[in-house]
Amino acid sequence: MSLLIKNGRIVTAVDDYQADIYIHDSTITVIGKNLVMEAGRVIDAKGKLVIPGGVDPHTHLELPFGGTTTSDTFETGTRAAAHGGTTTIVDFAVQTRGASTLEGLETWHQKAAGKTAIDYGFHMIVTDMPDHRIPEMRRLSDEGVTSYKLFMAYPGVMLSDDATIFRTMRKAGEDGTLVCMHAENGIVIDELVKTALAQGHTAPKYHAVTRPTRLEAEGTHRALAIAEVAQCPVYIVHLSCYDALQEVRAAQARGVMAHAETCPQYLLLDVKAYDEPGFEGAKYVLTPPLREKWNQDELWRGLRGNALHVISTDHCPFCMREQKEQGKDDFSKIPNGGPGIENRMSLIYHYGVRGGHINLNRFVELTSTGPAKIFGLFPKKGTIAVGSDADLVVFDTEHEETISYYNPRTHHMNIDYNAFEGFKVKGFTDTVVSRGKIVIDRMEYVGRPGDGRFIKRGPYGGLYSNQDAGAVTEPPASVAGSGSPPRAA
Ligand code: DUC
Ligand code: ZN
Ligand code: ZN
Repeated sequence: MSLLIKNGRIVTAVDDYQADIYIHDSTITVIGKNLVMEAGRVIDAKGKLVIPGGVDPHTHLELPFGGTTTSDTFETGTRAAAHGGTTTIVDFAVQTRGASTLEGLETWHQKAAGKTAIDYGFHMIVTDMPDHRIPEMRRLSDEGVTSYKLFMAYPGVMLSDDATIFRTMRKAGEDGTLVCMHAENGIVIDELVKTALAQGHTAPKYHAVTRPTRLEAEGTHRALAIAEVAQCPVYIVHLSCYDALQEVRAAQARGVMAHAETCPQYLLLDVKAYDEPGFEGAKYVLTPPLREKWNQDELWRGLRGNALHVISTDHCPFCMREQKEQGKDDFSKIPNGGPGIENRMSLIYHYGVRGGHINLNRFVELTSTGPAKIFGLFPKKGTIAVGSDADLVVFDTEHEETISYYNPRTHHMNIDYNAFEGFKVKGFTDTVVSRGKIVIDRMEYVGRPGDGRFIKRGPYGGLYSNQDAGAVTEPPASVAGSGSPPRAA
């Protein structure tokens, strides 16, 4: 199988040039000017960008959560992702509390195998990690699961106490793996929820009222402090606000191996959405909640200044009918999550690049290269280079659409609303190549369930090095977190 992409403008996190790309089977084998080569198919990308396929490291397909299950399957969700220009997802397998993490992984393999349109990996959601289970962590990383997610929210369901967090982080740091953290103080949040309900406040907007930014900042601070002492790289998921961002900046400044992501919903939607009439605000009951609008400029600033390293979607879709409706009379029963897997690349290109917040290279870095590096997928994924997987998007910067549940070109997700309804975008995925196979051909899906493969990820590969142990001959002079000496005047 061979494919030649001609005349495109190739943009990676660091490059921007005109050339042709030759693909043999699943791999990029030649990049050059005016290539003359026999190929099974030639794509003319004249006037269009050719960018690395998007890497979305935060999705939830077929996730049992909040008394129901996310509405996209591995088949429907990855197909929608492909339409939007994403060629790799990292989804979350879940450990049942008290059971083996390896059993959880097996369950998720069964859900996904043979179903996906694009490649996928798994993180492991850890719900408990007693000492006797610690050896499972090395086995998970041997299986290509090199990151974990822990929750500081949802007491009694997902919440891990600080001892569990510390134990997991210490081992992850030793193994060269990464801990992702849902950083919100769920114990205090539950008190606020009880009080709101006792006062008769049942509407969706109380989801936001009961999850103040300070409690996200507190969780972020605590996660970063524990990671600092455990000497473990940490990744704050779905960071939504300035208060939490400041904690990330402070930790990075003192040398903590800290990464953070934000998502399109926090950059483009705000707390006013909860005022939509009737029960419509339930569409935006996602966690953390939407914030006051002024936070958006701060998040863009964080993305520009490299305090934030990734834009993921946290795609966690629940239909309004029968799913969100569970919470009609009690906001705390609305399943937490919203859709977005399909629309990320267009939204961030239009509102980020066209909007003047980030440049084109940074767009690629935030949506593909950055997550590929952090999550051990680079350089197979996340760039355009000889030897990399042929995961490519031909992106038409002139194509305009209005994102809508009713627009068959912008909505393939299995959910009965679109969180970005009515958003106009100029910049749209035209053609998608996934490991050398065309899966979206001029906006038409031409792939099959099972085109995608499970990707065994390598160790943490982000900005920081705590794993080049071979190069270190002396033990560290001080214990991490023992304080910084004052700066010389
Ligand atoms: N956290 C997530 O990452 N996704 C959905 C809900 C949540 O709390
Ligand atoms: Zn979360
Ligand atoms: Zn999530």
